[in-house]
Amino acid sequence: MVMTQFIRLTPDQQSRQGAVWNRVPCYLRDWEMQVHFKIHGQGKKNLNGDGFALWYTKDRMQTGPVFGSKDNFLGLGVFVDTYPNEEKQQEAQKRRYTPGNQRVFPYISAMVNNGSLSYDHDRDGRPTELGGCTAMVRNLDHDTFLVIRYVKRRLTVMIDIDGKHEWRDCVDIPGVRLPRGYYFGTSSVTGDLSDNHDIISLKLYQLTVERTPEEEKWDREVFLPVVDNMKLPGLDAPLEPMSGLALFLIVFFSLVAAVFAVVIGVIIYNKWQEQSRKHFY
Ligand SMILES: [Ca+2]
Repeated sequence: MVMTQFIRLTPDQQSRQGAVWNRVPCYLRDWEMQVHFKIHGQGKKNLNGDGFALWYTKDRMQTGPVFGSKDNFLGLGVFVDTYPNEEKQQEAQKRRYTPGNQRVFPYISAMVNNGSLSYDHDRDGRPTELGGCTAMVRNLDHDTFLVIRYVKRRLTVMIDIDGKHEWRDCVDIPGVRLPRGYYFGTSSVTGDLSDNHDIISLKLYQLTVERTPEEEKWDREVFLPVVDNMKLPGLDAPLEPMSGLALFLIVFFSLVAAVFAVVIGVIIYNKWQEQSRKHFY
């Protein structure tokens, strides 16, 4: 719902979803995305959902199960998750929640995917979380902001949600390699529980950063999202076009070798026949 002052991704009603995507791919190397948002609804604490996601991904406008957008995405997802699915599930199964392991909701987390990972909604993305923080962002009278900064492959997420106009660290991960030419977007979904998920503004800034020749060498262009020192499954599997090429080369050289063998065989055979003929006469 596009209003004059904001875009409502979902209203405070069950089973709704919405998204906004950029039409133009982003080719910036270093950037910052500032998000002014508002989450509000009738639901009491932990009886609201599900939150919203910010995206920098290869595909745009593809609906799916991850906050209303497609799973097994390529790129970056930052999730503002307002409903603790895992905790509620464990409560329902009368299992005790392990202390120290608990994430207090609403919870913001970041995930980088090369297309091979699936977002585990029942566990609020815990298995694929790169980092995160608690952020009490619902039903506030003051403005709430989030910033995603990507400078020299360092991904940081900061929040300004206390009305003090101060950025607070939430996520900080070095060595995040994201390809250029992906799309920015934001999406949200409601299920049994709901909230108004409003985007008041999305502002993208290009950041000018100096790089030493050393850094320039290290900072190579990538074609799949990668996080250094972290194994994203599926990366060691040979890529499809590579295995196709390998197969072609094997078949090609086998054929060449076979033709060679036949030719040499024929020459030897002829020579041998010639010799035996000489012997005969
Ligand atoms: Ca959740």
